[in-house]
Amino acid sequence: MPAKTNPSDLVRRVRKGEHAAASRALSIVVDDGKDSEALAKEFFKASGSVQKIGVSGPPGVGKSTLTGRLVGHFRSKKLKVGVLMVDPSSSISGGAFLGDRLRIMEHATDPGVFIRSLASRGMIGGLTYAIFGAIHVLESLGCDKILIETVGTGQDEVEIASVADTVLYVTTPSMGDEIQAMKAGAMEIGDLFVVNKADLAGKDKAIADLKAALGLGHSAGQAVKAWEPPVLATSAKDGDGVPELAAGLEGHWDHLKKSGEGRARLKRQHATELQFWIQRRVIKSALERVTDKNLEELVARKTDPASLGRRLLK
Ligand SMILES: Nc1nc2c(ncn2[C@@H]2O[C@H](COP(=O)(O)OP(=O)(O)O)[C@@H](O)[C@H]2O)c(=O)[nH]1
Ligand SMILES: [Mg+2]
Repeated sequence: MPAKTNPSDLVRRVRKGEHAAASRALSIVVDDGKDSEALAKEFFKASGSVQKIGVSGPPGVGKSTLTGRLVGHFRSKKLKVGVLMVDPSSSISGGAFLGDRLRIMEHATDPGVFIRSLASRGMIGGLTYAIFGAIHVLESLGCDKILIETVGTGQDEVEIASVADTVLYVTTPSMGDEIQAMKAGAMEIGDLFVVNKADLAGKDKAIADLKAALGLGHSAGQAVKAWEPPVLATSAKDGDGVPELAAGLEGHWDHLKKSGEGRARLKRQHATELQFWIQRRVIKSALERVTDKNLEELVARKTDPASLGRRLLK
């Protein structure tokens, strides 16, 4: 890593499409390193017009394999693709899920694909401010589509909806019976549903169950819906259904742009980003002011955490 990091030089190189510069910028933004705010400010300017696709669903349903397929599809259309994998365990400099990496490895050397994993461990609620910063870097890098794979814990499933424009929810035929019991949250955040592993038995039943569950979930008290979440089938293993899925994703993107819903979602994303920025800064700066004397005062019952906390926030 070069010792000198001139922020404006780094920004310029990212905008030129240099992956090494994007890697460096990403690390700084994610780790909140020196110049991170100056960088984030610049990257934000160029953001807001690229479709961010969240790929969510329980572990093992084939999210990574399908993400790899979608990358391949977008590349065949000459689109530049950014992939963020939210990894519960690794540190950003360390590895991704080895398996996940392997599944999209064929794209790792493609200059039209930028892949990065983000650690969610230790973050408040998994996805936090860092993911927004990372997305803005990828947008500045010139990515035309950004795929974000989450780990599939309930928390991430819901949070991806405040980060992505389009949420793809992945299930499998063997989930047929579980669909009834699927968390309401998953039903509400999905813009498209896909039954992956359609090469296995039970695809049709799974699709029917999913459609029935969606119908039930959405009919209550709602007027004509602007967007009916489609239920598609894919086999990520052999690529079946991937072009149709890509067309569905594009259809949702068109819908977002035409209906004004895209703007509403962008606003919600910015509200979340702002919330995380404030949390990070306020907590950090208040905690930095805590002295041993403060703690002694607590022990001596001269003050209490609420009063002290208020004082430190001032
Ligand atoms: N039969 C079948 N297996 C698949 C398909 N897609 C993925 N798999 C397998 O399912 C396992 C989990 O896939 P992975 O992409 O890591 O799932 P993730 O945990 O949701 O990211 C791997 O062994 C894949 O090879 C599919 O369409 N059909
Ligand atoms: Mg995965």
